[in-house]
Amino acid sequence: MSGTTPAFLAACRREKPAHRPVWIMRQAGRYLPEYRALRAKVDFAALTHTADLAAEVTLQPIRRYPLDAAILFSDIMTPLQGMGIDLKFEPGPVVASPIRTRAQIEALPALVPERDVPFVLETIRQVRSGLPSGVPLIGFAGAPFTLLCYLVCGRPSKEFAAARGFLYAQPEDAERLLTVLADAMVEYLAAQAAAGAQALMLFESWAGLLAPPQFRRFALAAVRRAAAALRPTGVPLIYYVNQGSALMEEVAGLDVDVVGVDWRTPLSQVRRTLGPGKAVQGNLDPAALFGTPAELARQADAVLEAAGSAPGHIFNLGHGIWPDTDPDAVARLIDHVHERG
Ligand code: 1CP
Repeated sequence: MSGTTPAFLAACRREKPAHRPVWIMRQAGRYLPEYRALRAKVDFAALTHTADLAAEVTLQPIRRYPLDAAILFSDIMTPLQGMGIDLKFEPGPVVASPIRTRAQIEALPALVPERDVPFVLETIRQVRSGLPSGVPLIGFAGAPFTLLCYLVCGRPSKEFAAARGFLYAQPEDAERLLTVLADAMVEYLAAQAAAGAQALMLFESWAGLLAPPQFRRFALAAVRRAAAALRPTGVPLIYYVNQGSALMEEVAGLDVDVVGVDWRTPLSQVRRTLGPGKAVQGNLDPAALFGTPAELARQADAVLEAAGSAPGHIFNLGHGIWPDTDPDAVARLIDHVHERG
């Protein structure tokens, strides 16, 4: 079957793909001149709330490069806007009234995707009809703890001190908020799969703030709840854990198909810890795209070497591509991975 299964989906399922699949976190975005041209005319909120435009942006990198997957163009905060949370992108999310009390948590409504974020589902339907059959579409959501970081602090931060403090000061409230967010993201992701998303990814961008006990009690418990509820969709589940070197033993027990990792840990070590039952995704340092062509090729080879030859590796960056990256370097990287992988 692997001859007909798209390489990305085969790798998610740890089958032998026809070639090493590659996609790039934040592949639709500010490093692309065609994205900047559109953004000069339309603000980010309008881009994410207008299906025609979000579908166009999702497809931009697919037209330019031989990528093995597309990812829905949206933001992790978009479904929270759909739940009535007042926020702006400046460019990172800024929440008008940060969530700190039990009353605020209990007042959060359930998410009904068809009612609250219909434009996301319409974007998915449009993208699917525009994508070649060998290029699956990834749907995504923020992992509950990462969403909590923005909701409690109210804005981007390096340390998210208020969010981390909340876990110690109001642990039961934190657990309740994480449960509410997990259930909302389950509704959101299940609706994305029903609309045509062929894999579902949870972004745990701020996992690295937590020591293993707090990661286990708060972040991982919420992801476990979400992953169990999403199993019936039948699509592969991907959990991206940023700065998760110290957390991989905890993640090993989670029932997901793919674990995405940042560049700080070699994939050989990650695969030893996770065992043969999980595929891995990553993990080139996005800064390697600023190296000479020869250096970029060497660094990509090092990732391929560390990933090894067992099935179940999806080549990607270890975190999102930077806006000042040269689009030609991305083209060279993708070609190199396809030739060598
Ligand atoms: O001005 C602009 O154009 C807005 C910049 C921007 C973009 C292009 C934001 C605001 N979000 C996005 C798109 C986006 N966000 C995508 C789709 C693009 C793609 O992958 O091809 C995705 C998957 C996200 C997810 C996202 N948003 C994450 C998780 C991934 C990660 O990078 O860790 C996070 C943490 C956010 C929050 C967010 N939204 C926007 C910004 C600038 C940020 C980061 C803020 C911070 O540093 O805390």
